[in-house]
Amino acid sequence: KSLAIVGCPFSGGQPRPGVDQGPIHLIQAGLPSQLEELGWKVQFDGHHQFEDIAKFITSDPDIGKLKNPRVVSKVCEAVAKSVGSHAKQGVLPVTLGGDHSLAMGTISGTLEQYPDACVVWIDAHADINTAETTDTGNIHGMPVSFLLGLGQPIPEFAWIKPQLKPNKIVYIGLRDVDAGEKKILRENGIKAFSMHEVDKHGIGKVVELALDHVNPKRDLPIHLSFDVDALDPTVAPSTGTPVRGGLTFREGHYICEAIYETGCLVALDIMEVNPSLAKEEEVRQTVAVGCSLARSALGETLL
Ligand code: DIR
Ligand code: MN
Ligand code: MN
Ligand code: MN
Repeated sequence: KSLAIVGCPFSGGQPRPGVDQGPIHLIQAGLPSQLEELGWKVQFDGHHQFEDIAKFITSDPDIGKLKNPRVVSKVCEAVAKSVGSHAKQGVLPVTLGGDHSLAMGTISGTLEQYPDACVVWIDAHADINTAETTDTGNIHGMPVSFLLGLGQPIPEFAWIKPQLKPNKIVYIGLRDVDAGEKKILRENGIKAFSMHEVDKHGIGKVVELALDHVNPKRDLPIHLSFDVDALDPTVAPSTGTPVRGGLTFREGHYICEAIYETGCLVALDIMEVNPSLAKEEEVRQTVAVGCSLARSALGETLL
């Protein structure tokens, strides 16, 4: 079994500097050797050099409300190629963000190789605003809508094939969803387990119900996209948009362990670790939890 770490030092999908340093910290914390210890052959050939892309885009004015649209689009297109080519070679891509706009790239790459894949999206946010509904214009709040092909088409993002179907994505951990996003979720019948459902049923049941929805026979490839802000800010404090009332340490890891146990995982994203937003010890804690989520999703067990 072989995996490739796709380091994505990118912050253009949101305004807070520092999230581009997330992947560097995760690597420096020893993630590659930790995954090797789990029995994986680990490829890591350095972080992506997105500066080369940004250099060619000398000016990137807003498109409607969207901020940095051309840079975000080009970076995600490059990530899609990288993830897609690893997947094609039977190597499991582990993408380290960077902000969550990158998931336009990672999931596009996964679907290129596995058209029947389902997506499990762990987040405090639904990241499903369209160019019409977004309040902030931050594209990290929008990747799911691009993947689904919602909203008015934007020529700069035309490379994205809207191949994801609304019944192929499920959310866990939501608690900060914009009014326009709630409407989109409802109108498209998209299944979401908010923190309310986690409280009500417990995480074991929620993961089972979530997988029953997107992967009833547990035979489809799974792309797990994990935004660390799904975790409670006491667990992952150093992230751009923390929201109280989140997943506990164990709930977050349980999700990863349960998905590993299906044997269906084909791609993993660890997103939104921002090492510049908290005190040293909280940064260390957040980076460590990013590493341990990845280990749990890739086979680490407690016994
Ligand atoms: C908000 C926040 N819904 C937005 N989204 C965040 O900007 O669209 N996503 N923080 O991760
Ligand atoms: Mn590579
Ligand atoms: Mn997110
Ligand atoms: Mn989030």
